[in-house]
Amino acid sequence: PGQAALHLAPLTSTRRDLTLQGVSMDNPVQKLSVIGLGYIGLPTAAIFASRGLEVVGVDVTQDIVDTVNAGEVHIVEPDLDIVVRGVVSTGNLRATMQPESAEAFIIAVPTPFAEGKRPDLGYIKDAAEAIAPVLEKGNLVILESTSPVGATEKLAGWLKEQRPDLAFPQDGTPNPDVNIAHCPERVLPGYVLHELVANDRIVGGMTPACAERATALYRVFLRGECFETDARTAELAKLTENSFRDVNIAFANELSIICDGLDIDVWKLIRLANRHPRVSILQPGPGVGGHCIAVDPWFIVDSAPEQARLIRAARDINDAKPHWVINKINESADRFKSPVIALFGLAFKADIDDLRESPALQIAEQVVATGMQTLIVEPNIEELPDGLAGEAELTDVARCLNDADLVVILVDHKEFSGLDNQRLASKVVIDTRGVLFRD
Ligand code: SAJ
Repeated sequence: PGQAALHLAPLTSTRRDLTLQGVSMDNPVQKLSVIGLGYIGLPTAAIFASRGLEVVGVDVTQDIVDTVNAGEVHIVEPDLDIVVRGVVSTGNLRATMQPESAEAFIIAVPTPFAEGKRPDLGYIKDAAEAIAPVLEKGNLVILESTSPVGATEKLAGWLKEQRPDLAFPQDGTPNPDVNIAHCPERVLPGYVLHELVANDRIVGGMTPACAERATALYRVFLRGECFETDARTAELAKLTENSFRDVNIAFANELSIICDGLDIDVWKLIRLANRHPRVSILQPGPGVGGHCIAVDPWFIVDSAPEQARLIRAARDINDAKPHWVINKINESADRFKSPVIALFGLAFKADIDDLRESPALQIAEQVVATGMQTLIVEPNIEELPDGLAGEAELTDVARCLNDADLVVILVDHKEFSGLDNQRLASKVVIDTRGVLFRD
């Protein structure tokens, strides 16, 4: 049964109705469950729901479940609130803490690292144990979480432990009861709804049939192409993409430190070098933040500690950059008796409100620890986070241009373009993002 039965099932009137909205014969899934309603799970659930599927979102946090069921969102992502409100009001999306049966499951839970930068698959295991009791013959299970090589096989093993009555792909039977695939998400925070639909997808099946079924499901909303492969290659592909970016940012960060010592403007240098047709250097910054690029390369290092030398070095270079910036700040502050320092930006990158794993936040915490009077401009937040609240003042650009001796630009938020150069001329300025150069 399983896949074949689903493909051969006659069109019911409901199915025909749904076909008009995006559920086609190729994708017989009408009811989908998304496990984990975070930065990836919620937008994914909402997009599927907007194409006419019945989507049940499952989360372990009651607040998140309540927020979604009220048609609201708990994360900041452009337009997500509008889509969620729409699909909750039509009944296509609802949230619950209790997994229930569905035809397909998408797992989108965090995969952080634990002690020693080793991948922590605890959330995937929890998700497997949560859905195992409701799994049925013919189900498709997709792991979207960024995962170390072998995680999809581990997921399959955990499901099998809980449901020895079902045949899984690793059992080697020609038509397993449950199909399993890894389809890593690749969307950029801030552009999630656009990239979810437009980006190509890598679909790694535990068997070719598993990949085919997953592709058929994503086709419901995808404008990009699907490229089918095996699960392990898909796992490493996602890690490779983020490591590639990390290595390239490390190159830019290393250049910035070399240039500082040689008294050369790194932004000018990079712009000139990038005029070569085969050179495309990224931008230096105060370090690499977020929960992806600063984490995922360690999964490769963990799998191949002896071989992943460049990948590890890039991580070390990027992790060291905030400390280099802090030293620069301290050296500059020494010139003043009681300096007033202004920090521009706290988020981990431009034009978002996300402070998690932010090098700018790390630098701000070190600055306030020195006891210097600290002004902070972060247009995307209403109040300072714990650790800074009470220690620094959240204010605006004008106040800083009036009162600060030392200005440190940590994030290239759009609000910081066109800063008044004349007002800055009397101050010591450390521009970690090249904002002034761009202007
Ligand atoms: N950064 C620089 N210089 C640059 C580019 C970025 O210092 O030239 C810094 C940013 O300021 C930030 C960090 O790197 O602190 C990461 O930002 P990002 O925009 O490079 O990436 P993320 O973490 O927001 O999203 C990445 C994306 N991966 C790639 O571009 C290869 C996204 O497509 C992934 O889906 C996401 O990781 C993820 O979820 O894995």
